[in-house]
Amino acid sequence: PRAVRLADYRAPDFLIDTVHLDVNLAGPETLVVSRLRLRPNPAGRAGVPLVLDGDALRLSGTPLLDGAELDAASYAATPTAFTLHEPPADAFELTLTTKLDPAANTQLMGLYRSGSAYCTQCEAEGFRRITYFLDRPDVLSVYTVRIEADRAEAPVLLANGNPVESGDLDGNRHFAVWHDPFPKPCYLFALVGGDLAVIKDDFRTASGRHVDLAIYVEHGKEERAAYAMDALKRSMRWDEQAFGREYDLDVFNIVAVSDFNMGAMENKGLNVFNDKYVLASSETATDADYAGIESVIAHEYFHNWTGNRITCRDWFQLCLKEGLTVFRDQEFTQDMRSRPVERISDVRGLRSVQFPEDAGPFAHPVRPDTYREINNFYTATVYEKGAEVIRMLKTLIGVDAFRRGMDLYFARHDGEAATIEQFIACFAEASGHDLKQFLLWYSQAGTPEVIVTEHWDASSGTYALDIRQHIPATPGQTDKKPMVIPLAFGLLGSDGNDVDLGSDGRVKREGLIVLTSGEHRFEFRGLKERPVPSLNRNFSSPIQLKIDLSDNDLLFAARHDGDQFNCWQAMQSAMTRLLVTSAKEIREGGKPLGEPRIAEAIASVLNANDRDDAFAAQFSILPTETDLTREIGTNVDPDAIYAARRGLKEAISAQIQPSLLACYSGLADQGSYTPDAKSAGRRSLRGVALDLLVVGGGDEAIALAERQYADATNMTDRMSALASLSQVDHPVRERAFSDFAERFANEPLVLDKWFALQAAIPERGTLDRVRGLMNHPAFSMGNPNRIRSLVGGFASGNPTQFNRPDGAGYEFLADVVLELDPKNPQVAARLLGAFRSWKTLENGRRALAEQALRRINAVSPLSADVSDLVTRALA
Ligand code: HT7
Ligand code: ZN
Repeated sequence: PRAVRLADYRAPDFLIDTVHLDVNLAGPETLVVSRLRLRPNPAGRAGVPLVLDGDALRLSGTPLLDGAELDAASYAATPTAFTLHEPPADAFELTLTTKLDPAANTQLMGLYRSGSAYCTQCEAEGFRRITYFLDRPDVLSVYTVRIEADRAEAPVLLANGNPVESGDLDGNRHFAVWHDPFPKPCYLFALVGGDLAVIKDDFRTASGRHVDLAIYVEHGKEERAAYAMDALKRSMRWDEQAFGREYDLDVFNIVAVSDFNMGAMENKGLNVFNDKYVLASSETATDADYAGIESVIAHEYFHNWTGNRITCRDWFQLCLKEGLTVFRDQEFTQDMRSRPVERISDVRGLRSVQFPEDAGPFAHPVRPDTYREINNFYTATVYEKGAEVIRMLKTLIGVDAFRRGMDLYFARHDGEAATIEQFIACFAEASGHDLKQFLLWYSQAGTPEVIVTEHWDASSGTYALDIRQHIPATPGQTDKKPMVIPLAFGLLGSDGNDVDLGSDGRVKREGLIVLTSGEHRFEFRGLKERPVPSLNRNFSSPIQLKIDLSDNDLLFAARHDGDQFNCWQAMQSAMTRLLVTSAKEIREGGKPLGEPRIAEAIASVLNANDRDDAFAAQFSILPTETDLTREIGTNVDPDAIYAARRGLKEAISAQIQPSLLACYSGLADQGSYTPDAKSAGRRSLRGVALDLLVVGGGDEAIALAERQYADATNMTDRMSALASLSQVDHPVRERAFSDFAERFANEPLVLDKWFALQAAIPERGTLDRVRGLMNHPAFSMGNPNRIRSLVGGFASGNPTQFNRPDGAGYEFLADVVLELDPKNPQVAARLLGAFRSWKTLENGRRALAEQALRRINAVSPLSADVSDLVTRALA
């Protein structure tokens, strides 16, 4: 397909005020009758044909114009478009019927079957696979939907909005009518028909309106939806309290399906979820799964205002709803759990996916200005960096002005399809700030580097920071302008407290420096001693901070910084520096490096009387292999990185074994499981301690893990034991894997964990193991969750084996992508994310990765999704 450009945006030539859909669910003979009330758009072109979008559609019968059959010459219908050559100059009604075979829809876009249920996925461009339409987000319509189906096959019939009517029909069939009074774009359309179990609850909004809540799941799984329901009610309350946003329909329905391309979908009043983000019990779900459910439930619910009531004018504005909604779900999670720990975990996520994306061939701005396949822009940059941009905005203008800006946005644009400029204008008005330069965060790709040099003049007591910003070149963008970068900061005195900041007049607010040009100098006078700088506190900007602090400074900050995020950051920086040097020495034939002071710092956190378990766990986890890859930047050898990391873990384990053992035994399983943050923190620290002990390699530690695995009363403890064992080549590992497979043979979501853990084993035999597992009865190339666990787990979760020096990992991924592409291009394309940093590899691997990418590129036909990504990867 041709590239679509933001600069070419034109208002639609027609508007569709109302849509009446009559959907007859009948297997391969499913019929959709669509009655559209259209009118020319005063803001569009006059006298042009009406062209509706389609994708693989078959028209059935003759279309009607204002109730009368159209003659054949007046229209044209192909699988990809319906054209009415000379539409009326005033409002008119068009009726079109399409015939669908949902079971044959393996792309899982449009109307498809998941198990025995019928369901839909329309974002971004799936509605055009159901019926011909103006499939663009700036066409908003009021929908009424009538669904008819076999009563036994689909006793549950749901669509957006409120229920209007239902009843029985002849031939064991029945129907339901739904009406959604809120105008919406077609990407928010949804319907579900199936034999599903349900849990129900209700909610009273702040203004007293009553809402019926329901979560539909596979029969027998009802109890596992309880946590999702609880998270939903907490989300509804929080949005009222934190943003003043109330729910607006009489019902809110969620349906969990097992075949889903992404995490979930925010369809108005009828969210459809990947069941992974709904179903949880203590025996089948880990703490991380519970946290995932809480945040995805919240995210989709929050879209009701940021995405649905106010939607995007075009798909370039995707971050308008996604970045903002991620920001909102992150704030919710921070309020529900521990602020600093959640911030650390969000930043870890950003660094491990978005930073590499921003530094490689797939880099694009938070608001891209061109795309060939929109599905490929549901990225960490649009979502996670998009959320960071909102957070910076709040830091810059302050909490109160931020809230006023949000209120203005909701008041001014409710019911509209908006742009980033309109959104930012609300904050400029509410705060009085000029935000023109801030908009560069939406248009310039690449992670800004902020390079800091310190100067200390003891004689005058002056401490100065020279700060330079540099935004690296990214595909299609070489010359970048300086950005607005808010740096929260403090200066640590030798007693560990923040010193009084002295007298630089350009410190914007207490503890905030704002960079606006390429270079700045900040001077603080009247200090008694050189302070240790603590910059970018709480990760106030999504940047790479480069400052050459000594190990002493870093380890001091790790213990004393008043900002918990920066305590963690200082520790990460100290470990990163050591690991980068260690990897370099290993490549030159040396041995992995240890550093007693790093182990000591971990021990002191583990042994602290007032220990925060969740924080202690984060503090003790080494930087990931991806972090180190990014830090090294060029000529990367994944084996050396792995060896350096493993070597440091072994050294830590050996040095502080007694502390680890004491910590581990002090955190014994307390029996009854609750998923709250405090208990989860306890289990997470227990897992980290066990992992370090097991890496140490002694039989005793392996026995400890084996016991934890066998005695576990919840999935978190069982999985953390299995994960630790998976890293050691020991017979216990295989015994535990077989036991797990037997125990959970009938639990597909649990087996996903089993697939992913095996795929991540950092050993030469893993590729063959993965190939073998593709023939396991529980694996299916038709199910995205299975593919992501096994193939994604290997390609994105196993750096040494995916990047095998013989290129076999790359060739394997190419084979899977090519096999999957004709069936499910979206999921096939996502797997290619594993190549996001291929250009940074050392020459041998780099050549082999390129060869695999070229092999994919040579195949014809390729889907738009895969072809777009491979072309960009190779550019
Ligand atoms: N807004 C939703 C995006 C989504 C999606 C996009 C493309 C193909 C399938 C999809 N399923 C869901 C999810 C969200 O961000 O809330
Ligand atoms: Zn979203």
